[in-house]
Amino acid sequence: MDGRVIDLRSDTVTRPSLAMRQAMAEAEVGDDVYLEDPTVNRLQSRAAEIFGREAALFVPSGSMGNLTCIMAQTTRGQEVICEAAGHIYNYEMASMSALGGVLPRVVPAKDGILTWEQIGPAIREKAYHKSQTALVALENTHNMAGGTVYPTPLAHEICDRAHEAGLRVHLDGARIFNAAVYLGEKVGDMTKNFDSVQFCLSKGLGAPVGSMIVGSNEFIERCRVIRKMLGGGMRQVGVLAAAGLVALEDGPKLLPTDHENAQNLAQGLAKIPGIQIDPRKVQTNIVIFDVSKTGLTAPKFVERLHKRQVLTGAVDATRVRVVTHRDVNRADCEEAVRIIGEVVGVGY
Ligand code: TLP
Repeated sequence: MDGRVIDLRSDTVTRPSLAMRQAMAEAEVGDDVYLEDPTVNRLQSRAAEIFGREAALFVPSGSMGNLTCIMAQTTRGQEVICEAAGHIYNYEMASMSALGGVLPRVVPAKDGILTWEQIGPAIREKAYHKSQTALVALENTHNMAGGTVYPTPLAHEICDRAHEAGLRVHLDGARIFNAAVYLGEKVGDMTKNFDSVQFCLSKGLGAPVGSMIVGSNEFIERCRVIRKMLGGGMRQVGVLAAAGLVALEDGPKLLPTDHENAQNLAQGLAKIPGIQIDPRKVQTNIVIFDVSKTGLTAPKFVERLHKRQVLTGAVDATRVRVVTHRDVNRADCEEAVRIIGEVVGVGY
């Protein structure tokens, strides 16, 4: 491919901004396995402060962050309740089972948003021949449900009820700042009752690499050991933390634009015959639409768009995902809709 590519595959594809590159070049560094990288330490303190927690830990990826939190809160042979279309169950290489020795117990939920009424019955009764439920894991925003957001009172209720039942609750908050923008709330208030939170610097916030775990001092110390065991102890990683700090401070301010662009894309797509999408359901920066009535399978649709320099992703045989981010603007989104219209043959 040559010429301008409109990359809507994910918000993971952003390139570091000039401010990030400058911060990376100038970063003060040290060996983080000795806790001596001042930039990592600053990033961790700042993340803890923003989330109102005692401590935070920089990890290489969201997947490692989730796995670390799961392993820190379970023992082998236990179960983790999670949503059926959730990331930890579908896109993390079965790591909780392969490496953590725990079993996911999946519960399907409308729009990916679990309620206590759905979670409660999935808890194992206390019987010596049954695996025991240890953890509930929620995802906010929910990626494969199209960036849907948990109402905060619901998240609080799930945490409270789970705690009453003796369970812990983890939040895969890869895109929690998108949820915060949608709700007009603060991430600290939204997540305060979770035992562990993982959020990504490298999604909508635009950093090239990295995620954070936040929690209590004691929890983060356990996570530090597990991170090392997983091979995630890093050395002069302040060069990456420096970009992460810029992402944490500046990234959230850019998210409202991503959400407006996603809404614009959804409305444009809804006008194309054969494409099924309800723009009213698009809350954040992820748009998932059905192409079955265009006569194309989702992989074929994606392939045709690829030839026209528009990159999208097939979710399954009939659904396609597009994600807005800092490196696509309104004109790119409008151009993408125009090209999609042509590709499905309506001469848009
Ligand atoms: N999601 C990626 C793909 O893996 C699907 C994407 O392009 O959206 N939790 C959630 C909710 C995520 O969406 C992702 C990445 C992760 C965790 C994992 O983060 P990384 O890729 O840093 O391991």
